[in-house]
Amino acid sequence: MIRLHHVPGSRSFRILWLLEELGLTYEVRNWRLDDGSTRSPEFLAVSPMGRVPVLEIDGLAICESGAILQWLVERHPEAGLAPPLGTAERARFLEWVHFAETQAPILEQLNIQHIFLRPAEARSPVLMKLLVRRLAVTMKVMEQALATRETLLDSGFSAADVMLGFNIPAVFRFVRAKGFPRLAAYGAAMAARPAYQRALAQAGADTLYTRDFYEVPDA
Ligand SMILES: N[C@@H](CCC(=O)N[C@@H](CS)C(=O)NCC(=O)O)C(=O)O
Repeated sequence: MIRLHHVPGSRSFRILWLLEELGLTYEVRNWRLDDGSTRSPEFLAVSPMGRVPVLEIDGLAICESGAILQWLVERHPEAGLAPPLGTAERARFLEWVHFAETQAPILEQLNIQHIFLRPAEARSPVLMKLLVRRLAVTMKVMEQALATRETLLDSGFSAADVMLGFNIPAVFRFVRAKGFPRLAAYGAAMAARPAYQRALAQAGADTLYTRDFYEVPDA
């Protein structure tokens, strides 16, 4: 039995997408972040931090999208979604997997600033500008990496692309695509993958973003 605890539009999409890439059978338990249910004893029993994703598998409950992803690809080496252990390419793979969680918290902070913080006066345009600059740095690193290839690794599509491919639509909500043509093309190519599309079809609508682009307001 594999059960994914999922919130539409959240990092748990990475795992939904990966499960589809791996062709595994699973069930999805949907949660919401705005109704207090992820603070319920039932949810905290599988996710002590109250966060998604959580994957229940073979009597285990695993948290942290990167850890779940690494665990799944190690369990399914036949899928070829990660380079062999101990190789230089494996080091690059691990770098990208963890880099995704350098980039995602910047997006999270921007979401808080632009969408969640109330009243509006609590928002800080200075902090927003700093976060946009830090996000752009992470995007530049990816743009450079994609200069000579279409995936993050020389060896082709891997689960690292799942970690970061999830982030890409959101980065362009805060940083204009101009200047990042390869990253934009990469995001589109990842979203066009059949497994991504299958995951999207059952993920539930992402209701977080109501604008295409979030401009930093004047101070
Ligand atoms: N590093 C964790 C972050 C998990 C995380 O923060 N998930 C968000 C959704 S994208 C969440 O559950 N937030 C709920 C909360 O902060 O209460 C991962 O990659 O799984």
